[in-house]
Amino acid sequence: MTKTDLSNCIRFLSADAVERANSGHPGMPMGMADVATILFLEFLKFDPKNPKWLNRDRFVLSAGHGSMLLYSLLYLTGYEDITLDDLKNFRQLHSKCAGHPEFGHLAGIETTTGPLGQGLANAVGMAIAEKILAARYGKIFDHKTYTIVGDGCLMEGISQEAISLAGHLNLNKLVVLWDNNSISIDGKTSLTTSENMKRRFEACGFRVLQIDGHNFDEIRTALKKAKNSKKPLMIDCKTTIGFGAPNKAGTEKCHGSPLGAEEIKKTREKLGWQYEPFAIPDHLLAEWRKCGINSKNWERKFKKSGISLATNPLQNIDLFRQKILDEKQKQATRKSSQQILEFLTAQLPNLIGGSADLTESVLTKTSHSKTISAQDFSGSYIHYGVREHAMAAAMNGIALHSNFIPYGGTFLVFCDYMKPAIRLAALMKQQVIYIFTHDSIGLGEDGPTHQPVEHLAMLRAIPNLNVLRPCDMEETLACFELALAAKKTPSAIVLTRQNLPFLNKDSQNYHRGGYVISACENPDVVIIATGSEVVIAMEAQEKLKQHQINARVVSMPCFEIFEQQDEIYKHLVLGDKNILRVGIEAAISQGFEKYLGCNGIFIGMNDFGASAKGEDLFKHFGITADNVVEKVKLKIN
Ligand SMILES: Cc1ncc(C[n+]2csc(CCOP(=O)(O)OP(=O)(O)O)c2C)c(N)n1
Ligand SMILES: [Mg+2]
Repeated sequence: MTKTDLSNCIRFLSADAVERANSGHPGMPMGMADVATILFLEFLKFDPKNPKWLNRDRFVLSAGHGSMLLYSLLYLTGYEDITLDDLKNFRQLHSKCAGHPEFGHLAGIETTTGPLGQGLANAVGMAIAEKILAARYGKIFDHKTYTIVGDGCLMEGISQEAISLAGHLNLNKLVVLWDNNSISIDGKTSLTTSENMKRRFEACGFRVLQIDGHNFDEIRTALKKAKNSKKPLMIDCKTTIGFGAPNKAGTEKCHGSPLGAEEIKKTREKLGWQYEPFAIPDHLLAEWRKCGINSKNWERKFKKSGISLATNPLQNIDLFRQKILDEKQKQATRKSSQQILEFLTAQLPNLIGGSADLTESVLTKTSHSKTISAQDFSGSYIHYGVREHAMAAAMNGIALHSNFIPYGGTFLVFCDYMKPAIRLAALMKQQVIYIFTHDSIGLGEDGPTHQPVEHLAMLRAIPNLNVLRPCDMEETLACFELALAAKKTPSAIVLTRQNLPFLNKDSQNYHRGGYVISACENPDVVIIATGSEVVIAMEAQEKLKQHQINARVVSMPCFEIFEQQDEIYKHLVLGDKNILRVGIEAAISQGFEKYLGCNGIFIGMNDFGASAKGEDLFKHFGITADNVVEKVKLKIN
């Protein structure tokens, strides 16, 4: 038995599963099979019997289209929740072996990958999390994070943000394995890129080794060097895509479609593989099943150490709320958020904060959150730099790693730069908290480049993301409580730059996502608003009274949570359908219309903002109580 026999197990499971599904990507698993075999058999620290072992090495397949590589490995190494039948059902409805690896489908899938480059940045987050645990609790936490990236991952912009951050933080336990096959979908990578990858990684602070990805000795020697590496390591593995396929290897033809019966037959001949599809001979399976290590010793040691990552419930939150109610502060909700974070970070060491170079504007740092640096990971605050996309993806990695809850801030308008990673947080059901300040034209003079208009709609369109937009400090606290309670849902907390008054409330049902903030018997109009526009709704209510029009005001800090309420409650809040409804939000109407019906009125934005004082802009765009009154009068009279 040779090492090639073992790596051929991966090659044929992958090629045959793609063939059977008549869809998928055989080339990448066939090309990286040799590297993966040495990594899993000789280096990766994992225990298939205890897949959630905290101190396991993390393995992230950033080139997620090569999913069959991962599924083959999980089966071969003996993870209990994957069977041959699962491999046979690759890409079928309800299969654990989805087209791309999906977190939660199988133990051993550390993160959902497929959108290229994300996995690499997730791995950076995991490596950061490992460093933080080691700094807090000592050597009991000591593991590596390996990630396989393709040419595509390294072309994506996020990869530059990620490796730059990894180098800066000197994540020396991160090992990036580059599947350097010089092929992507359109053909040879010489069509599209000419960069010197070695120098690129070195410039970011990596050590780079260059090997033949089909030479077992070279693979082994390189992985050994990772052991005590003082820098993050990139291993440039020169490989042949579709290795073994006589006509298609080395070409884009085997990237993303089945090899075909004829070519598979010839590949069997060429590699001397005489076994039927999905038949792994006992002696090879037995060798594979030897790999991994028993985690029991570590678990025993961990238990004895008395270390617990669990956090205590928040203390004194009611006192804190009472203080807010007593003080009735007029202030920007970003400022309220800062005070709340000050309160929370004092008690919750698992909160890992950060910002993409806007700390002083988004107010995410507190007196309890010490900055993390390459020299010192004992803190809990990451200056991510101007790298929003890698920030969001690294936050996913931090959340996936153990029990950390990452929160990170930037201006709402720049959530565009984070969206692919936000989407994956939602898809993976991760508890990640985004602090998005400067949430409307209210931010003023920075102008339309900085004024979000369509962003609330974009975020609300993402399934399983809670978008929370509080109207004052009391609601801001409620939004944080909701975010902390949402264990399987990321939360975007959307906050103002400008001051907002404290509002007296007729009910305190903000935890239900929407509630009657200012009641009225038999309303003629129900005005629904969020965030900074709730006060405008209240002013309009007063003014309408002078015209004998009764208005109820609903504050709707979170559509998604309101939607989860029962019909009776929703009806109590929104009233009968035939009552005129008015929506006020300094953003486009998309998504808001569902509360307004065909006949409703929307007061908001339908174009980009402008550079001027915030108050002037609200007047200019007609987001005022007077405009509400005028529009309502036109409808009602
Ligand atoms: C962000 C993103 N853009 C595009 C794709 C579609 N896509 C999947 S694989 C791939 C080519 C990747 O090339 P490489 O990483 O070299 O993979 P290989 O062909 O070597 O397997 C592309 C464009 C994707 N999955 N993610
Ligand atoms: Mg490639």
